[in-house]
Amino acid sequence: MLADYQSLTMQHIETAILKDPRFLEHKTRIGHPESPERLAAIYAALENNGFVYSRCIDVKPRKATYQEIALNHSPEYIDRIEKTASKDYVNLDPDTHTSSGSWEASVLAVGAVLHGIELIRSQKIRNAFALVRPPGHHAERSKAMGFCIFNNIAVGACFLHNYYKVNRILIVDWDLHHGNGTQNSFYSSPHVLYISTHQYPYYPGTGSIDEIGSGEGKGYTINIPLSGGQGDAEYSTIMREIIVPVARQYCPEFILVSAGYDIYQFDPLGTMNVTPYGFYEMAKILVELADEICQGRILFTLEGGYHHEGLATSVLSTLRALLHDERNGSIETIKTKKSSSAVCRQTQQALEQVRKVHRDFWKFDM
Ligand code: Q9C
Ligand code: ZN
Repeated sequence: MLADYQSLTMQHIETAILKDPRFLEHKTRIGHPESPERLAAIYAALENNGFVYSRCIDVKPRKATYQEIALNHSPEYIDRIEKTASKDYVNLDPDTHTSSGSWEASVLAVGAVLHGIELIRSQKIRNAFALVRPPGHHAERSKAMGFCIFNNIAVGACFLHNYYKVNRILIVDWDLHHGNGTQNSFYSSPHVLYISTHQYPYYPGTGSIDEIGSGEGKGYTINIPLSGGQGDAEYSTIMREIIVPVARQYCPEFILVSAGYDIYQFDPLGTMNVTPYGFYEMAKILVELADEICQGRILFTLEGGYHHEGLATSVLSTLRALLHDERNGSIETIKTKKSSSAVCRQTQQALEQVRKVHRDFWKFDM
C-alpha cells in the first residue's frame, strides 16, 4: 500500500504528503469556516483516490521546536499560545480562537513545513504538500490573525535561511487573501521574494501594488491585487507573465507556495473563479519552474479554502501536478476544463501596473 519514505527505492515516488489527525483537534466554533471538516474532506478524498494517494509518500510530521518557531515569532507570543493548551476556548482575534488541541496542531503545522523542507533538502523526496491547519499566512510575529496562529510558511523560509543558509527563497501566495504576515516578515529582506495574488480591496486590507519592500528588500515584494472574478485563464497568465520571468531572474534555491483554495469558483469567502483544472495548471507551472531552476525543490502548504468538496478536488489536482501526472482531462478529479483563454481587462491592467511599478527591479520579457 503506502510506501514509507525511509524505505523508498522506487524512482517514480517523489511527492510527500504531510498529514496528521491531530490537525483536526484544532476546533473552531460552530459556523466558523476554518473547520476540521476541511482537512477531513481532503484526507477522505485521498483515501478514495488511491491512484493519487498510492503514488505519494505519506509522512507523519514532526513538531517544530520552540527555537524554530522563535525564528519568526516572539517568545512572549509563543508562550501565550502554549498557555491556551489547558483551556477550552481562548479568543486571539475577531476571526481566530483556540481549543485545547490548538497549541499542538499549531506546533505540528509549523513542524510539517519544516519536515517537508528537510526531506526535500536531503533529497529523500522531490517535492511535498503540507496538508495542515491552522493556516499561517496572516499570522504576524506577535499576533494571530485571520484564522492563523503561527506563520507556517514564514517559519519555513526562516528555517531555510538560518539552518540551511539558503539565500534566495521564492514564496508564491495564491490564497484569495493577502498574506500580510508573510509579507511583513520579509519586507526588508532580499533573501525572500514574496509574490502574492489576492482579491483587493478585501481582508486584511494590505497588498496594494505599491507595497514593494523596503531598504535592502525593495523589489522583493510583488503584490498583484485583483478585483474579483478572475479564473483559470487569468491566474495561469499571471504565472506565465509575471511569476515565471521574475523567478528566472531571481533564481531561487527553493520555492514555497501558500496554496489557498479560497480562489475556487464556489468558495463561500471569495468571488474568484478558479476550477480544479486551474489549480492543476497553476501548480504545474510552478512545479516545472522548480524543475528548471532549483532541482524541483518546491513545497506547497495549505492556507485557506472553505468549500469542502472544491477544496478536496482541487488539492488532488494540485497533487497530480506535483506527481508530474500528465493524464488530466479524462480523470475524475479534474472536472472542469478552462472555457476561454481570454484574460479579463482588470487583470491586463493589473499586469501592466505591476510591470510599471517593478520595472527598475525586474524584466518581464524572459
Ligand atoms: N472580520 C485565510 O484564508 N475574514 N484566512 C474577516 C472581517 C477573515 C481568511 C472578515 C478571513 C481570513 C487563511
Ligand atoms: Zn484566504
